[in-house]
Formats: sequence, structure tokens, C-alpha cells
Amino acid sequence: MIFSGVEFDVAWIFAAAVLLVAAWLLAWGLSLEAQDDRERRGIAPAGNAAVWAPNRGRALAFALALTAVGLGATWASHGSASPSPQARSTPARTQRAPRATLASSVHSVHAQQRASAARPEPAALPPVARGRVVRVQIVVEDRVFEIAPGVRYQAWTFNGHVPGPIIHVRQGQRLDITFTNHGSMPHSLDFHSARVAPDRTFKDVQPGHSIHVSFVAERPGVYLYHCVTAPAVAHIANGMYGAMIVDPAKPLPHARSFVLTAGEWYTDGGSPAHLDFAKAMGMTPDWSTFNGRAFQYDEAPLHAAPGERVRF
Ligand SMILES: [Cu+2]
Repeated sequence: MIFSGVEFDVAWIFAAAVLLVAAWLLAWGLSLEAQDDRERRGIAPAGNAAVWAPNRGRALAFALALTAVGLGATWASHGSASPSPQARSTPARTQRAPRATLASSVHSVHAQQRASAARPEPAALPPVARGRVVRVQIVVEDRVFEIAPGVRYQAWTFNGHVPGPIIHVRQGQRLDITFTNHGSMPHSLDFHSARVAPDRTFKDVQPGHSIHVSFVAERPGVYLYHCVTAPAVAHIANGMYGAMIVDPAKPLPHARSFVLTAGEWYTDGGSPAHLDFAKAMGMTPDWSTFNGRAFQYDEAPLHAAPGERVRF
């Protein structure tokens, strides 16, 4: 909406209405108090409408003034209500994403992070799955999510997250994995913890199809699993990786345990950003992250008690 050469949108009209009502109520409350005071001091008779009329007038004037001040202050701090037509027509892909270098302003990154609505990816190691056979569902989904404060990326995900789900089993347990591809191209799974024939188990799964994989976790350790569809670099760089923890048959001493999966993002600067394959091949990431998103544990740190054993 254009008004006197200035653009307003619905949010501004709503804000003005709310301010007006709030200011009116405040002014009315003040005038009621003043009236009470007059009555207590015997200046005004109770319930005299003649006294109320000027009070209402003053309240309305006060409300209008307060609304004008509120809108003016908001305008001054945020600028125009809507982007200019020129700004709207500027292609988003021409905006460059910030690089994760020391040259970046720490203050500006932190300020952006505080404005971020994304929740931190859980870092706590989930308990070991129960039973002789552990059933795991992994679903491929294309999803846009925030890889750093203010930076959105068109990712290929396992179960909607980067990294994929933490798989925690004990040595000797059998995994029974159902892998479903809801993505837009063929994908696959490669478990470094599995000693199986890769051409049979890790084959490409077409969109809309599923595959069933089963193997025994024979060796304890911390393993990568990832999509291995060619070019695997692109699939991993787009988010298709996760961690699998195989505890030794004899349990380790109890510890507060965290999983921090390192990852790198190579962005083309678009919004949402896509993979810059040349950057990936050159190993020049824009963002290096733990559990998919830069700075997420800065404001949601991992906690441990003094003297507590911690395992990463
Ligand atoms: Cu893939």
C-alpha cells in the first residue's frame, strides 16, 4: 500500500492499530485515576458526565501522540516497511554468503545467531538400542535448512537432518535397516561398520523406492555412514552422512557422551545455497561445522558436571 509516497504493509497497519488501542487504554486508565483522585479530594462529584467528556478528549489526544511516537521510533530503527521494488527484483542468487574466515565479524555473526530460529542439533549420544536386532529407518528427503546464521542451504538429508540419525548399537547386535528414497534422484547407503558386498548392499535406490539392508556390527568403533552414489563427493557434501557408534561387547565405563560429526559446506552463494562442486573438489569450504550448523553450540553449549567423565 502506498501512502504519501511511503509504503505500508498490513503488518504496519496492524501495529498502528494495536498501539492506538494500547495507548487509548493507558490514557483512559490514567484519566480514571485522576477522576478518582478528584472525587477523593471533593473537587468533582462522582459520576459527573460533564467532567468525563474533557478527560476522554485528552485521552484520545494522548493516545494519538503515543501512537505517532511509537510508529516513528519503529520506522527510524527498521527503515522502510517493505523492500523497495528495486530490491525485490534483485535476484537472491546474486547475494554472496559470508565466508567462515577470521575476517568475518564475530559480533555480526553472533548477532545473526541470536536472531536465528533454528534449534541446535542434539549432540548427546542416545542410549544403546535394545534387543538382538536393531531396526533403523532412514529416509532421504530434500530439505532447505540453516547451515549457519542466516545461511540457508538446499540439502539432501537422511531423516530431514544433517548429519543423519546417530546409530548407537553394541558389538554383536544385528542391524535391520530400511532405506527409503524420497529424494529427487538416486541415492544409496554405505556403512563403514558393515562387512558386506558393496555392489549388493550399497546399490543405488531410485526415487520412491526402498531397500532392506542387514548386517551384524562385528567391530566396536566410531564409523561413518554416507550416500555413495556417484559423484559421492557431491552427495556427502550435500549432507548425506552420519555417525554410527558400536560399543564394545564389554561396556565402557559410564560417561556423559557426545557425538560431534564434523562436516563442511561448499556454497554457491544463492539463497537457498546449492553445492559449489569446484569448491568441494578444491577442499575450500565456506563453513566448517559440527553436527551440520555453524556456531550452534555457542549459545547452546554442551554441559558436564565438575569431575564428570566425558566422552566424545
Ligand atoms: Cu545421495
